[in-house]
Amino acid sequence: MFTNAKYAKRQTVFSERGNPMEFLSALQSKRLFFDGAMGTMLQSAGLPQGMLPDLFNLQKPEAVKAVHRAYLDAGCRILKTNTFGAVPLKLAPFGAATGDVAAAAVSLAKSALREAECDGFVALDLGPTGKLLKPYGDLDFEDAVSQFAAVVRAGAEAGADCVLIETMSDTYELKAAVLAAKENCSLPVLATLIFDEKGKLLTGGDIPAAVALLEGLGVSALGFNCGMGPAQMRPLVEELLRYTSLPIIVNPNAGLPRYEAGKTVFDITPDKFAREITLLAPSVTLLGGCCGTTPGHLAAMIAACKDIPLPSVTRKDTLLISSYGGAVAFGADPVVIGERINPTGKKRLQQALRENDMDYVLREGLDQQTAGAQILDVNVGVPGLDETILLRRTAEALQSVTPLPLQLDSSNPAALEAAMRRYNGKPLVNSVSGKWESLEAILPLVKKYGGGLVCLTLDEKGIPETAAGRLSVARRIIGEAEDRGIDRRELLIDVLTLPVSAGDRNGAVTLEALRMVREQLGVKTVLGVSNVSFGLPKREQMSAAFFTLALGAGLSAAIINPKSQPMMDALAACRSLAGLDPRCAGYIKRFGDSPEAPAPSGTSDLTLKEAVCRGLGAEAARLAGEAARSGDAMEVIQSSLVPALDEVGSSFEKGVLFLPQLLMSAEAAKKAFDALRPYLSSGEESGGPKIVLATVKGDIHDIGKNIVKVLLENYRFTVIDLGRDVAPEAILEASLREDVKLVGLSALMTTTVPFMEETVRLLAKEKPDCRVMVGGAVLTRSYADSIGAHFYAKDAMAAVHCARQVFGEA
Ligand code: B1M
Repeated sequence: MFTNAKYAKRQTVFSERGNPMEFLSALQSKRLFFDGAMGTMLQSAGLPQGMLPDLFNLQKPEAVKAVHRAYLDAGCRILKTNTFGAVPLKLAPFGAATGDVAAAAVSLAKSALREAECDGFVALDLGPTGKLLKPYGDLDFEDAVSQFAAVVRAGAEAGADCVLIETMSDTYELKAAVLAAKENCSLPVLATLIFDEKGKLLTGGDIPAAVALLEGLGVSALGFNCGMGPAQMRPLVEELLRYTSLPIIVNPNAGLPRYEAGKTVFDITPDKFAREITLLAPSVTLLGGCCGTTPGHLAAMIAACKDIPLPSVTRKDTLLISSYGGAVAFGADPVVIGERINPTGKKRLQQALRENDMDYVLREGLDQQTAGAQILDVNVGVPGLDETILLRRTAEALQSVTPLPLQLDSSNPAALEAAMRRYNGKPLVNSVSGKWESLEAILPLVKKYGGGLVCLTLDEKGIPETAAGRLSVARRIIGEAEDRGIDRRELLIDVLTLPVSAGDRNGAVTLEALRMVREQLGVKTVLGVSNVSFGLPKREQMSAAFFTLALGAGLSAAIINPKSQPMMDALAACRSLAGLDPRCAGYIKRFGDSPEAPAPSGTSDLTLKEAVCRGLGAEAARLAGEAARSGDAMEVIQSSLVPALDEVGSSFEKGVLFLPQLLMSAEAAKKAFDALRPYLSSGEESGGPKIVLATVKGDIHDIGKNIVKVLLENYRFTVIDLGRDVAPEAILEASLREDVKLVGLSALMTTTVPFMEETVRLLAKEKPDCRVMVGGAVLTRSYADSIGAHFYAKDAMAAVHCARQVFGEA
């Protein structure tokens, strides 16, 4: 319902059915052209700056339809609805309802098609919510799903033919959007992402990770939009072609955006756009435009590309498993899956899980990562604990400190579903068996959420004794999976390792079954290797020998302890011997200087700096407390916390480390700081002169400001802390209200110091008796002078000196 009379000019909504089947068949048989930009076109039609374009569906429907008509006249045949920002979160402040806006948008696109008498399609457009999802931001995953679901329900009901999720820079939000589409309509789903020129997403993901996620979730086509022009997208398309088995979409901008006099400018002319796009067209099925493109660009592109033959879309055989930070490909090179996060026989881990000591689990994960694991198995099955909650929570915690993909390991389908749903990426799922009950429970989960699947060759009758028997169970699982639309490349057959101590032929049968599965079924394989040595002395020796034989039989992946030196030594040697290690580089790196493998540095003796860099909050707090007890807390900040954050900041800048890790380090630094706080405080009442303190507008960095606050309070100043992201007007208001003589401003980014300048200017005008001191890593004394600040403080202690000077205490 409309809650604001301004938008009450309701449209007549034509509720027709969409044509998903026709759309899918067109996707297979012809080149399809999307339209171009909507927002910039509406601006030319009078959309005021700062107004959400989606509101025009209700306010100025003719303007929206005119844009659609212009693109149809240019030859485009897929119209993106004007719903990029139609999620309730964005519309609510304007008093408009998603249902009305989305239904009107679809109706406008459909009526444009009807009026132009065109055979075209309407793509329900979903853009990002504009919020970061938890744990990195404050939007819960399920809330994100609900946001998108509201648009999908209304758009599908109004007759859209497909859903286009676009301009996504976070795989987690993308997953929420795809799930919302799959759960609320039966339309084909297409997705395009916004990568930087290095092929990275804002949250660190790369192209293989995006392919893994999207193909796992069952989208119909995928590709790129926005951010750059066609020429810059070429290398991205080449990379995408290596991994995807789906038709590719490319909707570039009219070149790289430039900022000029506060406006975004696009330089590429229609002819140049068309020329650049012809170089991509042979590999791309769906072409169109994004920001800065006009009907002129699209007309030129269509004229240039319409006769270029359609690419043939080829199925890739590689199994890809991913997390937010990247993907692991199962091919010729064996993959190491770390087995240590499994409480079976591990009392300390059981205790940690019972006591919710997540840091212990995270350290186990990080140690395995350091030792060479490429995927981490996560099994939290402890009697008496709710696995449905614990598996999800542990997976989420691990994903916040390591970019390694996870293998979700449980025999409880409800626990698997809860974790698979919230997992950021495409997990490996451990496991399904040949038992009917297991097939019925697990295969639908993999079909819905995506996932590589470990398939145990056992059934209602138990584990077949012979290799032929295990082959037959494997064949049955593959058949059932394929019948449910799961490609066999997604399956890893586990022919099961039984202890050789329990049966002389146990090792031999497993190796024989391994060979048969590979040769006769052509699928990939996995083994939990160490079980072979159970009950024997010198277990690692036996396990490593078996591992070598299994690798020789073509094993694709092994669930092992990566901290076991004999196992990892065997792997290094086998890779070289199998021709997987060019010039034996890996082998030499491992053994180069000494006959002994170097012990990988784990998390057992971390320094405070390392704990912060690795995002281990509890450990950082413990170490900070320890350091403060035996030294100077301020010194701990300067010598450990600041350098740690500098290090992660610089790795972030170099693209070695990404936002999720930056956030975890910031959280760890905060916990360490909280532990130091009691040692920084003098314990005396404040009651001294008042100082207003704030991080400026647009800036959410507040660690430094908080340190300044504690130190000022320590010197008995009364600090009125306005928090972070504070507008100049709010700072002025507080300064007038409290009649302070000193305001402290912090800013950490080049993009936010202009707001510092604005605040200084406002205070100088409206409260000229107030002094302003500024600080923050991005500032210099000369910059502080240039914006008219009275004082520059390079660190927290300098801030105290300034304050004492202002109040005549120095
Ligand atoms: Co961000 N971040 N960050 N970040 N982050 C920087 C600042 C950055 C330099 C990293 C990099 O690329 N190398 C970069 C800015 C680049 C630029 O200038 N353009 C950056 C970026 C780009 C971003 C995002 C845009 C990333 C993204 O989303 N793509 C985003 C911005 C969001 C926003 O603000 N709108 C973002 C987000 C974050 C986190 C949320 C993950 C987290 C902040 C958590 C928090 O503060 N609650 C974070 C962190 C931790 C950093 C780094 C790594 C560390 C900052 C820090 O806390 N330092 C930082 C890189 C770096 O600075 N090395 C970086 C430790 C702190 C004690 O030092 O604040 O300088 P500092 O304070 C010192 C002194 O400067 C002084 O005293 C303090 C103690 O000695 N001081 C004052 C500070 N304020 C003072 C005020 C005074 C006096 C002295 O008087 C009033």
